[in-house]
Amino acid sequence: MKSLATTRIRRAVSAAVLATTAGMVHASSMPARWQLNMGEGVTETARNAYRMHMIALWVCVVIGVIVFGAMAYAMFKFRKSKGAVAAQWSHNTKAEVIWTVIPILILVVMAWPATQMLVKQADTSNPVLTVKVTGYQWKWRYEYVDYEGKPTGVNFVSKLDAESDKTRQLKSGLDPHAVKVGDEATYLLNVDKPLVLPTNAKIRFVVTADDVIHAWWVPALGWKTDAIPDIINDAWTLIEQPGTYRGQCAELCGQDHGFMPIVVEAKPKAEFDRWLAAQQAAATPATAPAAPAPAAAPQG
Ligand SMILES: [Cu+2]
Repeated sequence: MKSLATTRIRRAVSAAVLATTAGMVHASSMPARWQLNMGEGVTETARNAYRMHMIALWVCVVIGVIVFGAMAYAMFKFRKSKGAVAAQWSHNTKAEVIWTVIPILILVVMAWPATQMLVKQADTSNPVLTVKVTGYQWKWRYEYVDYEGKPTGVNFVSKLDAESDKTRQLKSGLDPHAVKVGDEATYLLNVDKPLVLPTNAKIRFVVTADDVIHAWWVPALGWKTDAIPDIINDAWTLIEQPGTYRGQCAELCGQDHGFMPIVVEAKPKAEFDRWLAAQQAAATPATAPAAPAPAAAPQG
């Protein structure tokens, strides 16, 4: 009987562990329902941000426990009903030095690794691929400026997918609840043409906008960059795992701000190379027939 109970407990524990790890994997790329913490992401930058966030969180927890614990203890132990009498002094240099120096030390200890990570994050040198991202009301343009040192000529606009767009237009009608959403999981999150990127390659982004300020944000990559007209911001990423990573415009940019999602599809290098070649092949026939035009010489 005892062994049966043990087996049951063991099963329950392993099920719980499985559920948690599955949740963690899921949380790294897509937010889960009731997810409270930020995701760990799929890049070193994202993991660094996550680590710093956790360090700061635990420092806050320890400070919170000490400060509120001391307050609660003092309030309970030295209460008026027990005959406690307040001390009358108003300054204590030693106490003031201590409560100034300790926070400074904590801040320096936290700032040191954070600064190192920020410096790393700002280094956009030597990319394999450069992508120019331009925000418009309410879509994104992606230009594959150069790949492995060569210009690619690939350039397209990515906007909300037709199905989501149609559903949301219907929903803006008289009875929004009567309109059925096709796929709940991707409603308003899919785009017509995703940004396809290679994994395990340093990718530099140059981000700008053509009308108002937008912000390009894919949480799994670990950063968010403003897209500002007349200004170029740059950022970089190195995606470690193939997959689909979703994001949004993160700057209130007008009435359809909520309808300009981002979809990144990360593929292994060979697959990305094939995709890029196909895009280039699709783009060239349009320019080829234009070549013979100058043959028609002007007739005098
Ligand atoms: Cu926007």
